[in-house]
Amino acid sequence: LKQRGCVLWFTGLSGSGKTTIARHVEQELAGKGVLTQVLDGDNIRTGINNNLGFGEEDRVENIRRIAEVTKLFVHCGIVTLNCFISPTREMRQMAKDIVGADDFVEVFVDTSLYECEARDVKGLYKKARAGEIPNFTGIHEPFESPLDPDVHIVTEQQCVSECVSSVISFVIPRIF
Ligand code: GGZ
Ligand code: DAT
Repeated sequence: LKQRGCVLWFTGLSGSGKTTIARHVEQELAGKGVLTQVLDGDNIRTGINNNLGFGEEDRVENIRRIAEVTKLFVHCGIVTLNCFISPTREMRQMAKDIVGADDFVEVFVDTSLYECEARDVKGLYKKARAGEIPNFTGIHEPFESPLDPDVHIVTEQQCVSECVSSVISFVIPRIF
């Protein structure tokens, strides 16, 4: 492998655009011959973390295990794209400490609650408002915006391809 591994850690509300952007970034990297792995709820919360819920303690444990797994991928030289709300600064700092600051790229997918709720991609905000989902981030639980992210994406002002380009131009010099 000629590339160096790292993690692109996408943080933002449900429906902010983490998965959409990460999948496009992955396609671009794959086109340059870069080995990648996307980690998200679909392959983590159904498997290794299938005993965890959405209370504060379980979210911390979710992020801790994800960061440990990420470290293994990164040390193999793989560019790992992580799509998790990771709602608090403390959780993201823990992840950065576990992976190692040099290999950790924080990508803030900045989309207002108002916009995420209007998109309501999976109908979860509606359910949360109706009281059918407890502890929902943005409704009952806080999301703390990163203070100094490596990449700051404002999806209400930039189209998907612009968002993808800003991640790509940050990461390319770091991996080759
Ligand atoms: C937030 C929830 C909840 C609650 C289920 N709060 O749009 P999604 O579906 O795919 O993204 C959300 C995902 C969040 O899981 P994470 O592992 O990223 O969260 S954290 O980093 O905070 O541990 C949503 C779904 O799971 N979901 N219940 N109560 N999101
Ligand atoms: P998340 O993975 O953060 O839960 P998602 O990627 O599943 O979010 O959903 C984001 C939705 O927002 C999806 O329907 C595409 C739309 N969208 C609109 N503009 C966007 C942009 N600039 N970047 C990413 N997604 C955008």
